Amino acid sequence: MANQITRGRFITLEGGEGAGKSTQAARLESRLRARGFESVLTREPGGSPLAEQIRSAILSGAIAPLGPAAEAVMFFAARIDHLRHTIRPALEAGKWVICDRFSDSTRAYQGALGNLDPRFLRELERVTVGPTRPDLTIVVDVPAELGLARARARSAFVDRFEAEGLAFHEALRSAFLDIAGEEPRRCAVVDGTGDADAVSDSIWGIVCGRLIDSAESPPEQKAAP
Ligand code: T5A
Repeated sequence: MANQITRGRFITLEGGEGAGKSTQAARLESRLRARGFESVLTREPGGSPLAEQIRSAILSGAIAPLGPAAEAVMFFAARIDHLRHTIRPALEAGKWVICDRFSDSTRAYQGALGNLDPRFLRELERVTVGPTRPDLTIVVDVPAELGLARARARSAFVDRFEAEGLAFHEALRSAFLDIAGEEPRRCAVVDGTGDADAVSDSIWGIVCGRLIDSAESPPEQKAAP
């Protein structure tokens, strides 16, 4: 009888600008590998060749004049390609996928802050993401001022969203906390204000508690009964 591959797990990191998502996504992936789990580190917008092209168009600000509905459609177009070429193949091969931002970013940025009808986004999510929803979402939470200061200290380049004012970024923080409050089984909020090691330890504790301890052993090829 053919071997059966256990589906990998899908973990997303969300939060405002400069919260430390990319730093923590990379650390989480290293810890998973050290534990013997095959994993893939990816990001949104982007994560596949066509999605990276769409990323450049969105972050340049070229789509902004068309409004948040058009931006949301563009993010979902990129997501379709990312899911098709990167996320689903990895999960089906039994790998763990660590994704720096996913659909919750569209809900927060374009939905909550762009005042889009949630039914519009839910429908886009249903037809594009379908059943490939995250098993766990870590919301890295920092005050907007701290996140922006970190992002600006790292680079003088300011993208379309970083250019928004402090009130926008404070509302964004609330939007992510609201999402986590609405879906506590999927989401966990982590205080991102500590140093990177401390934040990494908090995230690892959650991943172990919610996913690894219950997985018992790394996903691997198992003989079907
Ligand atoms: N977007 C995205 C939408 O509007 N809708 C969507 O559907 C999606 C998917 C993406 C933009 O697109 C928007 C959101 C974004 O505006 P991006 O460049 O990918 O653009 O932006 P971010 O995801 O916000 O990435 P950032 O790099 O700005 O933030 P991170 O990843 O949260 O932060 P990170 O890890 O790069 O760290 C920033 C700096 O802080 C330091 C790092 O070394 C780095 O210098 N740092 C810390 N310093 C002290 N203590 C810690 N604990 C630290 N952690 C990191």
